[in-house]
Amino acid sequence: LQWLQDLRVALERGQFRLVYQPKFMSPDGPVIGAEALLRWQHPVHGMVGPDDFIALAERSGLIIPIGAWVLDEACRQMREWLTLGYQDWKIAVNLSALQFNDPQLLDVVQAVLEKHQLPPHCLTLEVTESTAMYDTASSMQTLQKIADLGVDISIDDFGTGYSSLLYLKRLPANELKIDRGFVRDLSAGTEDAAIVSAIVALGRTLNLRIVAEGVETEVQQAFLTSVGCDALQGYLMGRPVPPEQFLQAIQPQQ
Ligand code: G
Ligand code: G
Ligand code: MN
Ligand code: NA
Repeated sequence: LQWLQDLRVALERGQFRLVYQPKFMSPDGPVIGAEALLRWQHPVHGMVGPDDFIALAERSGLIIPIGAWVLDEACRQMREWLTLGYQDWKIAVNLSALQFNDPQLLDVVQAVLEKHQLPPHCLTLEVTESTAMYDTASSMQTLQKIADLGVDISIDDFGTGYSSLLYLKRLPANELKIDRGFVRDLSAGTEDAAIVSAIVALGRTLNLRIVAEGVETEVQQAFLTSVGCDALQGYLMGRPVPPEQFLQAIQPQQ
């Protein structure tokens, strides 16, 4: 209960932060953007990760205003990078199921793009497979309208949900992120290798950009590149960092 109380004041007191993890075009390619990841600078418990409070934020409905803050802050940061000349980057924001089912989401997205004068193609919304498959006609329509604006839709944690392929086909998605559970023990000849290859082939057929997440080793990187992943994200290439460290962190190591 204390946590819920704390969560309520966290927004007013400005205790949320975003860290940014780069996505790279593979192999060794340029940065194509970043994923914004939420952190809570708790006055007593220090830095708290989303796994420890997103569920509570969802149950209490606080994820709606928190999610709106995340969108606003991520777009503000993207505007800054755009002004510095990073025209081709996209900023990716994670969306929770509750936000996805919020009829206001379209307005919120439109307003934030306008506020920061951000071209829609600079924003990617990541929805998990289970979130995206949670079918209500209206949330599907909302997603379609957001996609029609020119905002990218990414299917996060792909392979962990229970999606029907028919449903996947109908989703207005541009990107598919292979869940890091398939990447963790990845090397040629393994069961995970077969699964990853199949996901890449599926993504190709559906015209989706394919991103692998959780890339931690050169072996994983080499395999993912060899089967044709379009982009890579993971500790090997870049950890999530605060915005003031981001441009420095993506410099190639000498
Ligand atoms: O950031 P971390 O590295 O710990 O993320 C843990 C989980 O929290 C991931 O599943 C990620 O998608 C989710 N997450 C991170 N930031 C946000 C956010 O701003 N909103 C929502 N809904 N989920 C987030
Ligand atoms: O579910 P989502 O993809 O949004 O989750 C992103 C989460 O993955 C964040 O918690 C982020 O910190 C974490 N992450 C990013 N790169 C790596 C990695 O290379 N290895 C591991 N184990 N986690 C990672
Ligand atoms: Mn994500
Ligand atoms: Na993921």
